[in-house]
Amino acid sequence: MTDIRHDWSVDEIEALFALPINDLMFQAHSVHRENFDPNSVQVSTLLSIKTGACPEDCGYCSQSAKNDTSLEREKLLPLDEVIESAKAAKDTGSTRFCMGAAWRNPTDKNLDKVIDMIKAVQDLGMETCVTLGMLEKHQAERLKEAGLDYYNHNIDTSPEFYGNVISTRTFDDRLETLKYVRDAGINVCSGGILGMGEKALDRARMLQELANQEKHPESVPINMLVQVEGTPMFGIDGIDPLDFVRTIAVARIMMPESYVRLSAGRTDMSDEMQAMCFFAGANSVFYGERLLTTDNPDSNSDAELFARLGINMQAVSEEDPKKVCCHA
Ligand code: SAM
Ligand code: DTB
Ligand code: SF4
Repeated sequence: MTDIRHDWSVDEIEALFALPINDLMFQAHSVHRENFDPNSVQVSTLLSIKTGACPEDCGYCSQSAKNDTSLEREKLLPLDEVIESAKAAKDTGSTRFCMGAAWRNPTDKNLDKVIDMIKAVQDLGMETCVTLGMLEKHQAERLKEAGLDYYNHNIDTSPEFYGNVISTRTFDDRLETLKYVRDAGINVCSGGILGMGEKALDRARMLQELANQEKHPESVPINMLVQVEGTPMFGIDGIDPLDFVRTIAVARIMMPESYVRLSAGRTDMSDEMQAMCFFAGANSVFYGERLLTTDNPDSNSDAELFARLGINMQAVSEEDPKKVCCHA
């Protein structure tokens, strides 16, 4: 079995990035095969339960009040709309429903409402994930009590580049929430964004921060920046697709048992680039035509792509909805 390490040095990570691509892909795919069915992906569907007017100033985000985007702000969605969306997601074959809110942090009152949503989605037999911004310790504990499966909280980039992206919170604030989530016993979903003008070293440092935590995040979303008009990052030079694939491969080698999610940005990726990402070890995607506020490939075109690649979507076990097991 692959060694699970938490002591990666930057030199070792940079050496992986510097490998000839065939050697890197071979190593990553071998690790992938040792730990997962290589032809199976986990699928999650996203819903923005509270959109826009966020007080944070994340330079990539359509939802920051500081960014002059054309986004309409919306209040917290009513429970019945959330249930309807979750049912639709389940019908298309999605096994996890991820609810995102444009908050710096939720209030306890907000949390009451989100907990009702979590319980209702669970009752449909789906896994639950929420991303609500920074949490206090007691809030993480309440979410665990409610039965939440995953909390998404991205570190986004390296600690060194963080200040170029966000000024209203620190990298350490992010780590603090991740610790509360981990200590509460909720599965951690944490990753970042590539293509924000970061250097290769920042990608290595981001992966080092994720992998050297006491426990690897169970889920590691790797997003490619979706450039949104009105954000400071609109129009910057994107990442070379092969560097994106390399980052997936290095993430797979460093975190052998984690789900690595090919996340935002798939509408700007060719089928061939996505196929390379799956070979490199990506084994999870967001499924459904919408991410939070931007487009994602629609389910039909994804189903076609998976069929062309011979990839199966994981299904939830009928006997035990908490267990994602069999392959559809
Ligand atoms: N407000 C909460 C927070 O920031 O933690 C939750 C929602 S936020 C939209 C979730 C994650 O989506 C961010 O941490 C970021 O990594 C990702 N994201 C947001 N906008 C993006 C974009 N334009 N392109 C790629 N990823 C993006
Ligand atoms: C993650 O890493 N990516 C998702 C999810 N976690 C919450 C969000 C992507 C958002 C892309 C831009 C948008 O649709 O607003
Ligand atoms: Fe707010 Fe989250 Fe967007 Fe940052 S990423 S502006 S915290 S919604």
